[in-house]
Amino acid sequence: NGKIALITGASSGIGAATATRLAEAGVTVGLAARRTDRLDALKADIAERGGNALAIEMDVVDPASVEAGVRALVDACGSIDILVNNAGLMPLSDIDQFKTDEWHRMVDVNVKGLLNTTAAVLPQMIRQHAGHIFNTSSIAGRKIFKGLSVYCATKHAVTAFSDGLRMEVGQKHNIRVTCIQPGAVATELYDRITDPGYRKQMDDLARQMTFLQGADIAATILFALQAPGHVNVAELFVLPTEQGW
Ligand code: NJP
Repeated sequence: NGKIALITGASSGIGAATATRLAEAGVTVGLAARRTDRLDALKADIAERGGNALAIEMDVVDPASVEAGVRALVDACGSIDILVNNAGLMPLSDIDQFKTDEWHRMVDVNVKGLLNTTAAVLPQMIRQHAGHIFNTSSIAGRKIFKGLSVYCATKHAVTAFSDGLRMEVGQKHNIRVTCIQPGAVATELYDRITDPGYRKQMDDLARQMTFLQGADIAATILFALQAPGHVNVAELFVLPTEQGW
């Protein structure tokens, strides 16, 4: 459809699946993450299926890296119509373990990273008087889970910011904002849990129920994207059938 998207966290999981799905729908996808080997492989895979992709090395925590990546995409393609703010991490631990490095890392990537990319892309969308921003929050952006307190705090921040963003840029600048709130999705997110107890708990959960796949979330993103321009699918709350909530 000739649109241009920037997708953060495109090197795995939900981001990679979304890139593949959007490219199939004719969107040129800017693949942003730190692991460029993964991005190059995905770019080649998309090209093989007849799609267009660019690999963009980007650390969302570093504003200079984000600005350079956004500039590279605009220089190459002329616009950015879609921003998928998807990069994130979820190391689990109890608060009294004081894994403060992991707390800070979650705040840096899940919250500040999302603000960095939004600040870098929004002026372009405002100039275009059009755009669609997807922010990946979580079921943890609606309720609190034990062991996920800091993660929940970051995702509540994403949900809150998405509501504010929609209020401030929706009508004034013709920009749609969709907040994505997935339940359990089978991705590498769980591989980075360092606490053995929570790691086991998550492995047990994966045995008890069928998790969503990244492609399931990608399909709902495409649904919101393809809605007529006057329709803003404000939230995508998507759970495994067996998860309830
Ligand atoms: O996880 P994973 P998901 N700068 O680990 C990137 C949310 N979510 O797909 O830089 C730039 O496969 C990293 O890239 P790299 C979750 O909170 C998930 O599940 O190369 N990118 C990788 O591509 C997150 O917001 C579930 O290491 C950075 C990506 O982030 C989103 O879904 C449930 C980065 C992570 O991919 C995607 O996560 C839910 C940085 N500094 C919400 N740091 C679920 N899976 O169950 C990391 O409710 N990345």
